[in-house]
Amino acid sequence: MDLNQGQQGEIRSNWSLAEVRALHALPFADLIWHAQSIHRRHFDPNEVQVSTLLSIKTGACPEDCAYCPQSVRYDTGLERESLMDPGTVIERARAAKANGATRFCMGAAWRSPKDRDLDSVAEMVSGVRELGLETCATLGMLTPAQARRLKDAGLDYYNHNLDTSEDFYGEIITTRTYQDRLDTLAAVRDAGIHVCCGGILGMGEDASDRVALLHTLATLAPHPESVPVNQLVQVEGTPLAGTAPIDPIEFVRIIALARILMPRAHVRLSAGRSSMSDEMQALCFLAGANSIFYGEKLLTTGNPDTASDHALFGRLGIRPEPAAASG
Ligand code: SAM
Ligand code: DTB
Ligand code: SF4
Repeated sequence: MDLNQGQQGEIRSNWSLAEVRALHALPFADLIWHAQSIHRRHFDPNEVQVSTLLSIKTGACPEDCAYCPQSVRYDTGLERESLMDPGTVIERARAAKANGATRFCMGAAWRSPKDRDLDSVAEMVSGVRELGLETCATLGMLTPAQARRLKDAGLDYYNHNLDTSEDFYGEIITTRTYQDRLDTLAAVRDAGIHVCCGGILGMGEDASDRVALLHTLATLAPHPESVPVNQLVQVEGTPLAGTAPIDPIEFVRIIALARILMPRAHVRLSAGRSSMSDEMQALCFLAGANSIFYGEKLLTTGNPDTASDHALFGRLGIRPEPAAASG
């Protein structure tokens, strides 16, 4: 493979599966060098975007996603909570901003929101935006009209993951299709909201599934603005508890692949950081990850505490990315 190809800064959505496979198979040093050179063309390599998550409606979800502690079908001991009141959410966003977050992501355990729920979510979105934070939501499937409504309320990003390859998908979720997910992504894109879309590694998929997921993401035109790469957080009671963990070097390879294929996207080192060493996270940043979830909780599971993230940033000389430049 000619590593100088694609070094001209061009953004492509016509990647072939064979090209993605060949990149994935590169010797590790070549892959990281390639990813790091592309990263430096588009981003300050010492800046990382910082988002904070809040679960605004927790548990009792009708879907059967095999990884998820919030599905009503699995007994994970999670306490369900109804939709939070907008004032409380806005206060939590204010605290996240004071702690240094520039984006606030509100997640709800829904298959899709009811129109009446969107009244409250719209109030949250506009209130959070007034604080000067970027807004993100992940609420399940959306119709085009719901997406437009969220855009009008001031929503900057919508997170909706493909999770895995189309082939492996049926092993993980049966209550909605891959095409349903692509349709929601199209509705979000058409409404003019930035797309945040990625997946989960370590669910028992094989390398060809990971390559296929990256190929699907990188052939979306335009690419998602944010690409979260989650490592499965294994939760007792979910069908995926006890799955063999992914090889950390393979995880870093997928981060590098995301960076090379989607040069302008923010690649987020998402769930799973609590079980990663500082050295592993440093490798991910070197491979082109430039966003994290920051704050002691993801949605329902733990995340590194803010003091250890400050220490990590300090050790690596990383600065949080200012809000205006985020994408
Ligand atoms: N219910 C909505 C949906 O699924 O579209 C939004 C919230 S859902 C929790 C958001 C994403 O979190 C999922 O698509 C999945 O990628 C990720 N996620 C959920 N549980 C996870 C786990 N145990 N480990 C890693 N990622 C997880
Ligand atoms: C994403 O890709 N990862 C975040 C966010 N989008 C919503 C969620 C991770 C959830 C991990 C399990 C939990 O805390 O419930
Ligand atoms: Fe529900 Fe979302 Fe969890 Fe799936 S990932 S069970 S849709 S909360």
